[in-house]
Amino acid sequence: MQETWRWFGPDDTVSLQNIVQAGASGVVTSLHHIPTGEAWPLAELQKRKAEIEAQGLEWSVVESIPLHNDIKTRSGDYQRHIDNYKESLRNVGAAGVAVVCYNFMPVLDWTRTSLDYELPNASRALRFEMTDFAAYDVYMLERAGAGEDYDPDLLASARQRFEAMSEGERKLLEQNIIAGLPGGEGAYDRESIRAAIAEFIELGTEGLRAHLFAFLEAVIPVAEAAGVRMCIHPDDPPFSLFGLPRVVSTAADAHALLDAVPSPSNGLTLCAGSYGARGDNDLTAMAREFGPAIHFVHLRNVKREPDGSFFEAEHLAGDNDMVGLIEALLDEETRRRAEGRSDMIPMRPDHGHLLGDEIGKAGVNPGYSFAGRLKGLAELRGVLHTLETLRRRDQE
Ligand code: DNO
Repeated sequence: MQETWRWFGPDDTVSLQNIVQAGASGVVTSLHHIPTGEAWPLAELQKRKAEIEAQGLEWSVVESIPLHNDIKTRSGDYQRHIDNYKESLRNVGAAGVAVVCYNFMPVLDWTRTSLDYELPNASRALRFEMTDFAAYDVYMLERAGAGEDYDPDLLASARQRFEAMSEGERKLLEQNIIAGLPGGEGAYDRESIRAAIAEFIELGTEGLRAHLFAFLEAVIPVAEAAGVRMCIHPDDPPFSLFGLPRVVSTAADAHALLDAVPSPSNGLTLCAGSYGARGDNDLTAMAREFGPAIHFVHLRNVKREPDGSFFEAEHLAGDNDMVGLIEALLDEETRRRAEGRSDMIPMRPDHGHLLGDEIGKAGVNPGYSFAGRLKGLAELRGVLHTLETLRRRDQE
């Protein structure tokens, strides 16, 4: 498994040199300066790739080429956006980057209610808290019909929570939820998010799924010809928010999209933290079932709570069986080698706690601190090293 590291480009507080120090050999990045929906020029790709290679690193994965909302709603300028997406894929292939991660989440990319949830050791984690989310949805956004989406107990706690919050806390909660987290496409205000939500609710789950499949039918042949493996990132969190449809939250969803357009270029990002925020997603079973289609993996852990809330735990703590998952992924790589397949599965430590000097430091991307991910990667590397050593010994 190649150890990779997400980098947000030249403005990232973590430099390419830091990535080398962390011991990763692959970089996961995007052309963040190109507006969503525009085609990525080959020259820009080559320039970024040269910067990465100048540090002795490899550009392993594009995360992400974001999809314009028009593609998800199949309205407005969607045809032009799909044509641009194809152009970007051709250029990514021509630049020699083999894997492209993307997502099909409506309105918002990943969402949390707190970006500095204090853990007992005083480090900070990202957290999604159902009560806070409902408080925002029902009492601040005042989304039509929102009250019916929550059970009465939760609604009562949400009301209490809302009433106890100061103006500053309310503002911060709103900003955390709708202003967009790093790598996400959408930043909204209350008006614009209400309109976007209404449009997708109208579309419904099967409507959104049909749009995903139509997108795949259009772009997967182009990706295949360009030598690019696409891998869809799951919904984060993997359940409906704001009453919105969700189509990449479960193993059944993954099955359906792989079956819709079978191709070595139509694959998955197995994000352990996202799929793993649902107790009914068995990550190890998914790694075994979808093995050949897994083109990229995010290794991250969560601690789940009964009402759907969760916080991001240390990489080897939490509810996900990280060792079992890594074992299944190593088995898949062995299977690929036996089959003559040369593509292995790039992994990255996903998110990390905020600790040490980075607490309170300006400009650190939430979830993407240096020290927190360094710790996560080192722990994961320990698991990899152990499992690989034991396998080698078994063969001797
Ligand atoms: C969050 C990330 C997501 C992911 C996109 C992929 O940390 O995992 O923003 O990059 O959803 O398109």
